[in-house]
Amino acid sequence: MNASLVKDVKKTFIDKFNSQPLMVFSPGRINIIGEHTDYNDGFVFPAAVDKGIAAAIGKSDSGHCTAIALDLDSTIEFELDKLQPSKEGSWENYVFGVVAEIQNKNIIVGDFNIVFRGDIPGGAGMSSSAALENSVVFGLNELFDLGLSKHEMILISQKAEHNYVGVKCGIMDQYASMFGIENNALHLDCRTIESKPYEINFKDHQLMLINTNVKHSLSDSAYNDRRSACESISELLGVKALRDATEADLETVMGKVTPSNYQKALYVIQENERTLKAAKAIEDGNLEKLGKLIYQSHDGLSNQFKVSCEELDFLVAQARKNKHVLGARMMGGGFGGCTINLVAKSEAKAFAETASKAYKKKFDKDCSVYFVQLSDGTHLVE
Ligand code: GAF
Repeated sequence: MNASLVKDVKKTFIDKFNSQPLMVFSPGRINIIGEHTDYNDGFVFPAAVDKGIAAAIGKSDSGHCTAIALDLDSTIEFELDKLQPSKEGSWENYVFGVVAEIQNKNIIVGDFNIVFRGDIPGGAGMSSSAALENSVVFGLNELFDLGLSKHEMILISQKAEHNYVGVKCGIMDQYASMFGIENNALHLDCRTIESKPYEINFKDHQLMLINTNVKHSLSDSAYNDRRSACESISELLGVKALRDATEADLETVMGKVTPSNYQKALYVIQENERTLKAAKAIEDGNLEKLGKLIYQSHDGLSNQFKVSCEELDFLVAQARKNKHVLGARMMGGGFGGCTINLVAKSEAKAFAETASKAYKKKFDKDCSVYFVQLSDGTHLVE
């Protein structure tokens, strides 16, 4: 966690509202494997990281609420009994959505002020949105003693995203951001919403993220389209979710779905299996096997599920050319953001330099490299 970020947010709050706030840090996440499986009731393998959102929150006696997004230099004032979604793409929808979903549970929230800033690059696929939602719900829960459990809080954050932001996301991001454990990744069953922590020994390897610094438009609508395609195939198969289907089941409906949707469902079934195999590989300390599964995950996301893009494919191809990278794939919803790479520690810097140079040459723009620490979930800070 970036201590100066927290200090900066706290100071702004005190200067502006002349009172001491509660301070919350809510992390972003990475995901080792298990992409687009969460809304199919499947398995994922995320971890909270040391980058996220710092939020200062306190009660307001001004008769309204104020929210300040420092990164965007944007301030809004609003009243709790008049909440409506703002225009698509507005940051305030994350705040409004969380408050509205708390109210929908017949829980009364008082007027509040909130100031926040993050150090997760926007569009990186590291879930700054879940971090923000969780910081708001966690802060309000503490401030007004709402008695919400962490599970209730993440479901509120998820609903905010569905109903106010308009992305029909699964539960992975909110879960990882809320329940993260230092040095651990979480093998999460998205049906039961229970996870097993894995303290992964990467030995002489490490995880490295490379941000394409692109986020292609239509990513939200493409995401929702993928989700409905999966749901319609589950319905056709007569199962609750694709998690309940096998490849043999899928073959029975081959003529009844488009070839492209067939491939998407096949991807989900196979990715779910890969995620289970990845847990086994980690238990066995078999990083080579884990790396292979990570590469296969990318191939499925790119060729079958069709959520990659030229920039992500290029960076994964760079990784494949380097024998010190055991595995690489696009991470998160897709259409831009980061690749996650499992690379030998001694070669990470050299690989980052080669890949960055090649990326610049090919696309005439820079990519960015991050090393992250696996960290604790949303919590109060000083
Ligand atoms: C986004 C969503 F928010 C997650 O729920 C998940 O579906 C992910 O894309 C893809 O695995 O981050």
